Amino acid sequence: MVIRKMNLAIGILMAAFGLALQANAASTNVALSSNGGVATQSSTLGTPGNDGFLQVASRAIDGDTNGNWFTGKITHTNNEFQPWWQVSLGGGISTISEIDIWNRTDCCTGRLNHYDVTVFSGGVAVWSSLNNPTPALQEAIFLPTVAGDAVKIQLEGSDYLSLAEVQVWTTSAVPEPETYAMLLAGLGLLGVAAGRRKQS
Ligand SMILES: [Ca+2]
Repeated sequence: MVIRKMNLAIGILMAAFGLALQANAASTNVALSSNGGVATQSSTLGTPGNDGFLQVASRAIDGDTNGNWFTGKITHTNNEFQPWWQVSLGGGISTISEIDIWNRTDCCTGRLNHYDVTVFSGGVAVWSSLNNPTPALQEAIFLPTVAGDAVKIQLEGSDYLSLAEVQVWTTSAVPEPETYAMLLAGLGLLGVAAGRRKQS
């Protein structure tokens, strides 16, 4: 009886753990430069040729979320009407589940305000989150199942646009083999426990 209860408990735990793993299976930041992402922006503040000052678009996909301007890890456009930043995702069309936007932190956080986030597929806008508020540090935007190959962030008004980092997370629809194994083993133990209960 004690063994049956243990089997049942372990089965439930393993099945639940398997499902939890499946929900997070193979999440990849496809915006990341090292994963093939390529960033552009409407303009770049700084002096060309002086990389220490030139605040290029690729700084938002360099893998560093530090928002301090002095670390040289954030982007910066000129002060202009509806400045934008965009990334073409590595690997082409991806199923996007979450976009994380990291703001500048040493000053001027309010510049990132009233901004639109748009997902494109083949140059056509397929999903948007409009007029977002200022993130204190990071804003996590969760999407329904959206297939796209580019993400654009644009202010609705006039200002500088600075971004510390933009992460575009995709979740594979195919669970990893070990996730399946955990789920099946858990369900198997549940079956054994149920069978024994019927016999007794
Ligand atoms: Ca960065």
